Amino acid sequence: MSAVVQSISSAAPDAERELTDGFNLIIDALKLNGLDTIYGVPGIPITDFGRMAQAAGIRVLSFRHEQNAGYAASIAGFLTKKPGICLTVSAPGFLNGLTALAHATTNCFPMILISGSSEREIVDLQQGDYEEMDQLAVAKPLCKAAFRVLHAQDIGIGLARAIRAAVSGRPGGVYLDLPAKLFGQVMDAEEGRKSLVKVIDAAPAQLPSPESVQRALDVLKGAKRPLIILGKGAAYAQADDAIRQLVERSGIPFLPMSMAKGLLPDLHPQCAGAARSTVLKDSDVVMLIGARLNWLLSHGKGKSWGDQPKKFIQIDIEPKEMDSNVEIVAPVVGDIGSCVSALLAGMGGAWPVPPADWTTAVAKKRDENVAKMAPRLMNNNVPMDYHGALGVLRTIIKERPDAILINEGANTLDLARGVIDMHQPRKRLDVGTWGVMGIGMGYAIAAAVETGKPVLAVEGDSAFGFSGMEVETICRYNLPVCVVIFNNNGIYRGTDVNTGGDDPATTVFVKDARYDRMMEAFGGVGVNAVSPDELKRAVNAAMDSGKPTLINAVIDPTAGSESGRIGNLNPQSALKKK
Ligand code: OXT
Ligand code: ADP
Ligand code: MG
Repeated sequence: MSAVVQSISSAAPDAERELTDGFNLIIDALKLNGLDTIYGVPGIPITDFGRMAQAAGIRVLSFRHEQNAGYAASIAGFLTKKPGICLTVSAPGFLNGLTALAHATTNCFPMILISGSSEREIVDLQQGDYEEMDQLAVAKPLCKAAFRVLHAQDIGIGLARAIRAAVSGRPGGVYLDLPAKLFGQVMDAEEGRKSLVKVIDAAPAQLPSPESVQRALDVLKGAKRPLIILGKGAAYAQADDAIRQLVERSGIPFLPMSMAKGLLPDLHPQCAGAARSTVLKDSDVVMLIGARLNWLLSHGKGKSWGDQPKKFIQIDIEPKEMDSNVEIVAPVVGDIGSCVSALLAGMGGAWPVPPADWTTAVAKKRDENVAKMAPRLMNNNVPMDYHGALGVLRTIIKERPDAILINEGANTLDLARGVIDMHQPRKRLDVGTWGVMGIGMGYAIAAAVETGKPVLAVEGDSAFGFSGMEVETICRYNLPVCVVIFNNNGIYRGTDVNTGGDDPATTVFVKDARYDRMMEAFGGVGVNAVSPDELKRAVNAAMDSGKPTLINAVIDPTAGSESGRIGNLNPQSALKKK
């Protein structure tokens, strides 16, 4: 109970009135709504708020940079379906957190960025307050909703709106602006209690229309070469059993997007992850479940989709997503749990299996690709190449299927996605829709905190650098996080040369850096691993002990390729081409 008791003899000479203030009301409102963890960085005007929240039993995790705290909050939202809370100071702290808020919105993760701010009247007249900025206006275009609370009695309703906006419909980021004076505003405690709102049914089920379900089933029934694509929206929905039933009863091959890997195991007989090009090209009906036809799916058209005419069925909670690139012949609008259940009900007892020539062709291609890759994963080369190192990590994840894998980089990301099979839902967390570097340590911290499971973060050396200082945070909270840095001396490769002078090339780093020593500096375990065998031993030891560990995995600097698997997106100089 956080309300303060005070005597205010001047206002109520005959009685003692119980009072509360902005600080306590925000804490009470968060707790009332089950929001028990805050990721942030303290400072003016929220330092005392952090202290008081911690004293009131909220877990307040203090980071070294707001962007990492924000990424932590965003992935907490994805994992829990409750908005992840990020708390920052004004102007620069707010801006540091804003990248993560925009990332949450883009990836459809529920998150609330709460920032202290300057007083509205000073901001509006540009009177030059400490860190003065019109944060609300800056945040608006980058999030789903933005609210400012000016009066203590509006804190309850303000937070309720923020929660509902973050989790209902398509989830996303919400900004909540709290001017400094609000924290100290005093009001009657009983009135304050009454002003709080416990949000009822924050993300109501959204049932699809029966016609849309029937239309989808009709299209699916007519398919000769059907495909189901599972996206991270399907993972977020936590409708795992229903989705599995739909896939298995339909007998249709499925392709998981990166963060949907493991929703059904990658080793499932219907998984077409290792036959990606084939299924995209040759399918005739594609059912998208919680996946957008954005750049990661070549917008549903062009070379990678082949010459076969396609029909798309799309299940999504956002009606505006339909027809965003190509015609959706069967839009099914609703929450994935309700939509998939309705489809299952409509399928009835007997559902025709897809033609055997299709499922056999998919399985054959998949098995060929898997067989082609297998020997590369067994190599014990020194220096390590990506496949030798990843082969070891693939086995470790197979043996520890409940561990959470965080992954970022270019080659380190793209090759790990293919090599490391996932076995359970929501265990692979990565760069997402924007391909953003810097999610690593924030995600690792939130994954450990929210799930209590061991975390393995597989990081390119460049990718790690974006959030590397948070290894101190990992040590401070003694989290079971094992970071493996694929150290190839640079971005993509460590061998680039500057043709115009003595400075290093733009993509190379200090040669043979020892990132493991960063972890040792804060009391964690550091290991330098030069062979797959050494890597295996070190990761297993870290996962067994649960001690914060950083393994510097020395990778051949010539092994990677420019931009990993998306080198085609690099513009070419017109002059060079001539
Ligand atoms: O079917 P085919 O034959 O085609 O084969 C496919 C699958 O069927 C097969 N496969 C398998 N085979 C066998 N067995 C198994 N189990 C198996 N599974 C699959 O493998 C192939 C490939 O499969 P995949 O990957 O599914 O398919 P594909 O075609 O690659 O998919 C296309 C995509 C687009 C869906 C996929 O590639 C994808 O999801 N890509 C995401 C890429 C991405 O987001 N990249 C990150 C951004 S890159 C760049 O921007 C970087 N920056 C700039 C920067 C960024 N990003 N952010 C910020 C804030 N600032 C700057 C930087 C700085 S990367 C980067 C750092 C890089 O350096 P690091 O040191 O960190 O990393 P290194 O490169 O390691 O040095
Ligand atoms: P991926 O990158 O894995 O392809 P995207 O982020 O592109 O996935 O797509 C996720 C989609 O899932 C978004 O269009 C979003 O609206 C949708 N979505 C998120 N949660 C739900 C839900 N509970 N029910 C239905 N659709 C959802
Ligand atoms: Mg690298």
